[in-house]
Amino acid sequence: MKALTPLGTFIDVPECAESDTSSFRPEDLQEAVQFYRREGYVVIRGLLSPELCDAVRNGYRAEVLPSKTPILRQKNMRYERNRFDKDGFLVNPIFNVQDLESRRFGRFKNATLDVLTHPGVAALTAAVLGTPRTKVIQSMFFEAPAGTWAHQDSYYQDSGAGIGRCTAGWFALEDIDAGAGRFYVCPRSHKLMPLLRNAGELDFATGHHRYQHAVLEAIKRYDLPWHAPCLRKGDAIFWSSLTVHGSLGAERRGVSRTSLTAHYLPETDGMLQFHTRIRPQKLLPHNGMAVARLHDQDEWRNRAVRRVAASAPGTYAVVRKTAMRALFLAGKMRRAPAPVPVLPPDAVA
Ligand SMILES: O=C(O)CCC(=O)C(=O)O
Ligand SMILES: [Fe+2]
Repeated sequence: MKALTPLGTFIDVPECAESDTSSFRPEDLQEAVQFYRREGYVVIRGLLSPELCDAVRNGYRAEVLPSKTPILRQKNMRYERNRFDKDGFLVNPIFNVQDLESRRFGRFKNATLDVLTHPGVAALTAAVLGTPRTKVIQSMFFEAPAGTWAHQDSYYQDSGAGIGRCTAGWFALEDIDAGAGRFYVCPRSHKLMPLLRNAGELDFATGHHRYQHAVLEAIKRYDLPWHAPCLRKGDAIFWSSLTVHGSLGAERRGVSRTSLTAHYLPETDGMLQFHTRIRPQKLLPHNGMAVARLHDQDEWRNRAVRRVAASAPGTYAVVRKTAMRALFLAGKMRRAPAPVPVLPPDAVA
């Protein structure tokens, strides 16, 4: 089908896997890595079993769907209750599933962690980053189409040991309809365009809208291609923190895009946030892989923050914004801060 891009142009979105050729099986690791380094992304078919995908969805239905507990959300970093569209799909994606309170959301969280730390995922993320072991630094759960703006993940988070030493995965938990707001990448954008830095005019605190515009301008200027691959239940796509990507808007009613995404670093690298600071992260293992917990709701202190944030969302938003501005201001005032180098894509290994 044809789908509208954020530039107002139309692209072909393949309906089914058969019409989409460049994908790999989990056992074709070396070929997959070569493709990833060249194209900035790779699609892996049949990475997760249908049972594992169902375990996440069943956990969601049993624990999250009926819950009134405020949960941290990806779009605005606020603690909010669930919101649903006319079709009953969750419209406020969950941020950092690993931080959910085990007592309330244990099944959903465990199944999600089983996906994010799956041995096939561990092998693929380690291979593309050229490192023995990786860790999860962030995750999200989506159901309704999100229409996420085009971006490079590096702007939000990357590795403190070198920009580009970060990879991400999008895991399809159902067959994703061509009209359900497909995830897209701009192939080879990790090489075709420069990194847009989270600084100056484009900084997150005061220039996020300018950044969103600047990415679209770069897509036009460098004439970047678009690719919104078909992903069936259990398939995954991985991409570099330098690869431009986002998701399309809904083109059909009544279809969802139930999925998880996660971001990975080499296990020993620090997380670089907003190209500005190394953010210390508490790590807890799952299936032998380290998983960062930034707002762990199993800790009473973080539950207290959640209660305050959810009861006074306006005040919380102002405090967050002020803290963010102070962070960037402090960065500007520091004398000659040494920027983390951008690694050429082939030097990531
Ligand atoms: O699927 C989406 O809408 C966006 C996901 C994304 O950008 C990410 O996980 O980095
Ligand atoms: Fe992203």
